[in-house]
Amino acid sequence: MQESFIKKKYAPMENGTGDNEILKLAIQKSGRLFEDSVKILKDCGIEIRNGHNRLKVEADNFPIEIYFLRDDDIPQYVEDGVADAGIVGENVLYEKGKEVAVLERLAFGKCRLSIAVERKEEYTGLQFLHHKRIATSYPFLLEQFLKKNQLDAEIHEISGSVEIAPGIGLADAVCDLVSSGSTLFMNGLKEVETILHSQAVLIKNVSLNKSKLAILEKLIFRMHAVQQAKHNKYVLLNAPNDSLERIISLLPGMKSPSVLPLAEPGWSSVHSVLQEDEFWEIIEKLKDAGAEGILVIPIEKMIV
Ligand code: PRT
Ligand code: ZN
Repeated sequence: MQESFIKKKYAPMENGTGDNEILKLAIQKSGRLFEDSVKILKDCGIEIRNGHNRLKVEADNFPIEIYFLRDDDIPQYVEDGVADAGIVGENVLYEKGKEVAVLERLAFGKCRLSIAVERKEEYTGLQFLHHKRIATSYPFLLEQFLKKNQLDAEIHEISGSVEIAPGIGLADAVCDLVSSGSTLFMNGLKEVETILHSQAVLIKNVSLNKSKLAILEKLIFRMHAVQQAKHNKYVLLNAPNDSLERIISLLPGMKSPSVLPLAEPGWSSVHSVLQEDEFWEIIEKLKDAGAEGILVIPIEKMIV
């Protein structure tokens, strides 16, 4: 029983390399990236039991072991090879400056690293920051920004609650992560410069063996299918046959749209795939061209 269970888990075909290799993937233990990191794995068909109180957990149906870590530690662990790959925000990755390879941008955990000053200040441009004190948890990225702009400012490194620094007289400005902007607003600050646009990325150790790379490729293949699906919609519509030519010319589809006759003579059903960003514009044109009964359906996975 135990043996067949193990065989099923690590069946040679699982990683396509015929061995029992397993990929160690580090994700945030808890915090803003945790849920989306687990979700993307789940969407890829990888089942992991919730590991809130555990350091690591193996997937039931994919040769992967998930390590739950603080996000700040992930670049180091991946560089050292303690983990083979990881999911972490670009802000942390570039601040830490570790030698790892970025494989994919994952489109969640989006935020920006920005400089903010007190709302009452009249911000006249970058020169405002010259010889000022700036509080931040991102001293490396801030220093690079200041150097690039030939600004001489004093960096005050603090580990949390950066936004209160101007209010208590510790600094003239802050350099911190912003998403909605409400934290800055509530602390009487305004965003004046953006240093970095950040999102979660998949990173890997730079010298993985072939077997681990094969598993990683499988994972990325699945991630692409999930992401493609998110950006596309499946569209079904009915159209009179004399409008078909015009309607087909409006629909890009994966190859070309499928056209099926309806029971009602002179009418057809057209099926196609539309990208999210061009969706509304095309739907309007389809209606103008005579399309009726338009159905739009989310796609779960899409392999192109
Ligand atoms: O315990 P651990 O070290 O793992 O977690 P953490 O507390 O260091 O990080 P966590 O969970 O807060 O954030 C993890 C990652 O989420 C960050 O490294 C970013 O990549 C990403 N992320 C996305 C954000 C935000 N958005 C964000 N808004 N991280 C932090 N914030 C904070 C910001 O620091 C500020 O205090 O939210 C506040 C601003 O938010 P708004 O919406 O008011 O602008
Ligand atoms: Zn952290």
